[in-house]
Amino acid sequence: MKIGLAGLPMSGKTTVFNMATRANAQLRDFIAQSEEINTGVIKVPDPRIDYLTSIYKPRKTIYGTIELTDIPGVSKDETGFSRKTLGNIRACDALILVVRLFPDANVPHIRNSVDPARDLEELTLEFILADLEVVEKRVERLSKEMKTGKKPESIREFDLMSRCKEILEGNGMLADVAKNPEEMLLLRTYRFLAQKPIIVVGSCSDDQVKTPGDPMVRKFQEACAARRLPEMLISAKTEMEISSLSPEEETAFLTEFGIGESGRNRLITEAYRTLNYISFLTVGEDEVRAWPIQRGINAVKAAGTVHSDIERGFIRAEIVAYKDFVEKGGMNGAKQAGLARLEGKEYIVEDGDIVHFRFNV
Ligand SMILES: Nc1nc2c(ncn2[C@@H]2O[C@H](COP(=O)(O)OP(=O)(O)OP(=O)(O)O)[C@@H](O)[C@H]2O)c(=O)[nH]1
Ligand SMILES: [Mg+2]
Repeated sequence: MKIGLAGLPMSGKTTVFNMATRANAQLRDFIAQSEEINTGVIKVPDPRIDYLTSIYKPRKTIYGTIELTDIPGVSKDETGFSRKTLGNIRACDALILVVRLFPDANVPHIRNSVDPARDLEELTLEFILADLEVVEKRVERLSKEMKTGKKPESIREFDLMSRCKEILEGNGMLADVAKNPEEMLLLRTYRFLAQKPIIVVGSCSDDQVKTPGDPMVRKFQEACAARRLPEMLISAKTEMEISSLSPEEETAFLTEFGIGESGRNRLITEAYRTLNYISFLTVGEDEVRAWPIQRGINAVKAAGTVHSDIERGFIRAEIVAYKDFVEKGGMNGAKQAGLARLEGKEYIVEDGDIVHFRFNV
């Protein structure tokens, strides 16, 4: 899954990026015109993988990963993202919008004051306007096509695009516009910005994170709620500074700061929830591995994420739930208790399924 960090210039995106990927990308001291993007990978911590590794002692252990792209908030004329930036945002499966809450006289704000509600609205309106441009062209094109002969696909698409147009014209987002899986598939081909799963990160000072009812925090949370967007507060600068420590030291610092769970872990959990992701697991002496997939994917498609040959030659999936593996003391115990199942192509894979694919090529 590819997640993009987007937001106004100097909102703290690269700070969040460094915190999440433990990287050391260049922060900014002034509003720049550079469109250079940073990419990195977040390893998804998974205690199930830790445990299975301790049992199998494999040569390799591979955790799930999230690919993170840090898209600079450069704007050509100080109003609006450049085409290139919009293109980079469009290419992501989901977005983390970074909105500034932290006060700091040394960090300039492109709108000259800190106002998370205004900034969030500016970002969402930009997405809406960019999509509206696409939708209007498409509606025009389809209505011409329909004059020359009404093909059922054009009618369906015209209907969907007209609904999108109406919602966007009313400044709405497109998260719920698709009425059925076919419309969902059709919509996906457009890569609309207003339809992407979004998490809003409020980039806060240490005090703001710790002060319930802080006015700036309240303003931010109300703005997110009004747009029905999931939000979280992260003291990104502090967390970035301690992300270069060892995991144990990092945990100790987080406790000392009264932060609790790291922003990185909270982002991962929220990303899985927003994108509706789960992980199935594979085990062996060679490799213990987590495979992130979208919830609702069947066994043969899941096989395809491992290898296209396994998808093509799929026979059956042998499945033991992780919980049963632990309760019965391992694979043999689970099998003896009759808890290993043979499932066919259409079986919907569940979170924590330990899967062995049987296939021939
Ligand atoms: N005080 C304070 N400063 C922060 C915080 N987060 C980021 N900054 C500062 O804000 C400035 C911009 O941060 P960046 O992370 O580079 O912002 P950006 O959104 O990546 O900026 P662009 O890439 O230009 O769009 C830097 O000087 C950071 O040190 C924070 O939580 N508190
Ligand atoms: Mg940056």
